Amino acid sequence: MENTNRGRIIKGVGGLYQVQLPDQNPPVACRAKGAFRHENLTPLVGDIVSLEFDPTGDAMISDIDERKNALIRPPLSNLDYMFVTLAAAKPLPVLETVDKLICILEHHHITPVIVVTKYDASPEYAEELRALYAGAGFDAFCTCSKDGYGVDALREYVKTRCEGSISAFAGASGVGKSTLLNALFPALELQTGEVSRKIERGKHTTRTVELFRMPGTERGYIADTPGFSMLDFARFNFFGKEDLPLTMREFVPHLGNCRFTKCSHTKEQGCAILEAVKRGEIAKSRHDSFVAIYDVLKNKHDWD
Ligand SMILES: Nc1nc2c(ncn2[C@@H]2O[C@H](COP(=O)(O)OP(=O)(O)OP(=O)(O)O)[C@@H](O)[C@H]2O)c(=O)[nH]1
Ligand SMILES: [Mg+2]
Ligand SMILES: [Zn+2]
Repeated sequence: MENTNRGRIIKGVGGLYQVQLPDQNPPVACRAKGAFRHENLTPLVGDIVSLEFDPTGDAMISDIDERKNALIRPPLSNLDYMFVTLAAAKPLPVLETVDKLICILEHHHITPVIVVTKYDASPEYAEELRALYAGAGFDAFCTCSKDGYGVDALREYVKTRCEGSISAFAGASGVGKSTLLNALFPALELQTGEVSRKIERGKHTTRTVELFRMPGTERGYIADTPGFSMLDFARFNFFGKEDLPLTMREFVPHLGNCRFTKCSHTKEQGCAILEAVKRGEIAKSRHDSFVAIYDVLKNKHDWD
């Protein structure tokens, strides 16, 4: 396979993909070989693929490289960092959804970074949320895309940490992901929308996942993604309930210290996690999310 025919899918809409080959602008528009459907394989944005050109010059995706990881929502593969975006106001965060996304990311070895937007609307609550996640062991930022608060610090972080990697912003619709990406990298010129109009029409402004070359860096991509609602997580990338504690990073140092070896860390006597919650070392909201997610996983069957 000649290397020149290998590139990365940066966009995919309705079975039509845009593949960025190295040293070649613009991306190549192509479809995927029908054979993938038989293998139940759908090309994802983020995939490294091989292209076959027919004599007329039309390209077709003929092969997909093995993925480092893949998410159902947002549909992305080979991710390194996910900026988990929540707003300090309108729409107020549902922490269980935020934590669910974080657990999925940890399970797939994608580094979550927490971003609390709309600092201007509620500085105290924004700081409280940032401290909650910083305390749990995450890199966490507050930003305001209106007056630029925290934007330079986040841009510096993205440029230094995420250089050469694939990063994406994810979070509920209307938290301001696209607005923040525009503030970070004005060249992106992403479309943004009013929260009130979104709620009225149940409409999301960003409709597709697209990877953009990280402006000002040699390598690396950054993605905007469509906002999700609670419902979208009814079907998420499942893993077993026994793996769940490992996806709550501040639980990990306490694991193995419970009275019962088979402790579920939800209500048992002598549970080291519950004791850490009582001592204030683990945030109650994080444990509440753990219990809620545990219940979902417990009631799921392997064949689901
Ligand atoms: N007060 C305030 N409003 C903001 C801020 N950032 C974004 N907004 C507003 O929030 C609304 C939604 O912004 P978007 O960037 O479209 O939100 P999104 O997360 O991309 O939404 P989807 O694409 O639907 O997922 C817009 O009206 C923005 O002006 C902020 O820092 N402060
Ligand atoms: Mg958007
Ligand atoms: Zn326990």
